[in-house]
Amino acid sequence: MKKLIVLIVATAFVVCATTALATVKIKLGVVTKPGSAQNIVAEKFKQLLEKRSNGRYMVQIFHSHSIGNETQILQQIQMNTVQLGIITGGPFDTFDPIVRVINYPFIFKGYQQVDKILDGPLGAEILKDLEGSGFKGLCFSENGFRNLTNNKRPVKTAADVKGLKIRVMASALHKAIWQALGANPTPMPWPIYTELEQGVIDGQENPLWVMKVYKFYEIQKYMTLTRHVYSPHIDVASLIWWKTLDAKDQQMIQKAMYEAAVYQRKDNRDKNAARLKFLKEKGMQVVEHPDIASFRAKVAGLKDMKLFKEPKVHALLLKVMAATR
Ligand code: EAX
Repeated sequence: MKKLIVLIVATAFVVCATTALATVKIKLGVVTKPGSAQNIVAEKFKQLLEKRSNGRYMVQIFHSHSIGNETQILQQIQMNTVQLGIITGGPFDTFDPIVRVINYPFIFKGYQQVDKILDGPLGAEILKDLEGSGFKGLCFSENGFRNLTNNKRPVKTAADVKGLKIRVMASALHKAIWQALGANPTPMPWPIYTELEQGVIDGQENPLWVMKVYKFYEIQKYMTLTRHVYSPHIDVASLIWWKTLDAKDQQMIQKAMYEAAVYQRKDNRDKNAARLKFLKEKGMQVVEHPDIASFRAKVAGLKDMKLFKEPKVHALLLKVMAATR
């Protein structure tokens, strides 16, 4: 009997110890706050992975720039001090110029094209290329189509943009776009409420959810549905960390992230009509049908700029342009 008890206690101890040892904490970084597009992906991923791994993985979400801006989160992912990130396409620009291809203005006509390209072989080429910068590209979720807001005047045509001081992401492409449009673009990391409120900048551009979640209707009078850039998130893991995982876990993580991304894209798209209504009710003056041709004309030369000179970047740009024509 005594032996049996000893055995039971010993077994219980071993089981507990193994369970405790096996709990792997992983850090996931997003720059934005709960309720944001990035957080919706992160929370869904956490829920799926923790459930499917029977609690073996524990996902800690660091949000609201608690571990830095998007560039800084990416640097931590490169070093594996953070394992995962849901990061806006823009700031990847300086790490790997190939990402510019999918941030190219007016390249996607709608969601169907977006999903076809990003979930298909061309999207896979971009994800693969990120390995050269220390990222394991898992999939794409979305910020959405970006729209202009400002505090100076209604923008109906590209000519109205002239001289506006517009905050842009840390992206050479985004800066070039607004330069081509005649604005005075100012790169600045997220968040930017104070800068808008104090008039350091006249305007900014982001998808509709941002204007609602970050209450930009309080401090920005005019909005124009320019939809000039489709802004994906790239959902990435640290390549250093990824290589330590066995194939089964890699697959489980990859699948959970993709499902979270698909869930979030739909959620984001479903909510846009209500967001627009909400923003108008809050008093924003919205130009719903600007002269898009005038915007397109001003950015037409971007593809021939140095930004797209690198052969692999240029080749992919032409492929995506052909596929979205
Ligand atoms: O979602 O910095 C930006 O403008 C990004 O869109 C940010 O992630 C907000």
